[in-house]
Amino acid sequence: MPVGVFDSGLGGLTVYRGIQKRMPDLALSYLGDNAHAPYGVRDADDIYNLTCASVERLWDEGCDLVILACNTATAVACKRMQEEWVPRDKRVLGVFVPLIEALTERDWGDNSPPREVAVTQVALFATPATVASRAFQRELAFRAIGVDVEAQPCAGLVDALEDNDLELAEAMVRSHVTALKRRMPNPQSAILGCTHYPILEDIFQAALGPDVRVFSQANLVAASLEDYLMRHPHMRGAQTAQRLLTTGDPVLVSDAATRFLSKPMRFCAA
Ligand code: DGN
Repeated sequence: MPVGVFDSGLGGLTVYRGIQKRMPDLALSYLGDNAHAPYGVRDADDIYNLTCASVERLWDEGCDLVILACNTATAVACKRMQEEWVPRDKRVLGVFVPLIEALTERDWGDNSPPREVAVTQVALFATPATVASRAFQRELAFRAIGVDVEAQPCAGLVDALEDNDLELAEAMVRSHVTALKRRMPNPQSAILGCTHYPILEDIFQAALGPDVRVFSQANLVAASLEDYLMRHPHMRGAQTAQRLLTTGDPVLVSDAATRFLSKPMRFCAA
């Protein structure tokens, strides 16, 4: 039984790679809904319906546990799916919790009231849909007080990365950081709230300066998954096969993914 990893496009591959590095023997199936990417500009119902369709496809692959390796889908669809749609024998997990756990240094099992944490000024970089949902702020407010979040919607950044236009992407990062710093001059931490952005982590770090701690999900989600699988071993398959699926054109997506991760990636049609 593989673990399913879903993203609207290529971004979730940073999480997939993080999981592979941490647990090389884990059976994994990745689904990119490239035919409908990017999600960041779609409305909430559209994102919900497309995410459910992709998760169902991963269930067909035998993935009882699916990670939404997409902040847009996590922000807009995850809670509603968990409350209204996911059957009891399946699990769908988003990518916020590991990040917020790391940021606030708390365990998700800790249900005590929100408390003051050391980090006070947090810069959030994400897609327009994630920023508009305010889901990060809601989760943070639930877990920590005294955290001031300033969000910067990074319109166009996912497209630049999917087109492998790194020059444009890097220029966009610098201008988004400048725009955010006008509103929050000295953030202590920065959240890369889109799974595409770990590819640009060094550029964000350089633009933000060495004193800002940058959090990205590729490693954090992998560490949380390992912990989750230790506590729920029945969700971990015996085989080690890894499979990449796309709703888009497998040849084009394989080429784009190979450039995105700078290593050979071969997708099949979903
Ligand atoms: N990687 C997705 C995320 O984390 O939000 C990008 C979503 C999109 O399709 N724009």
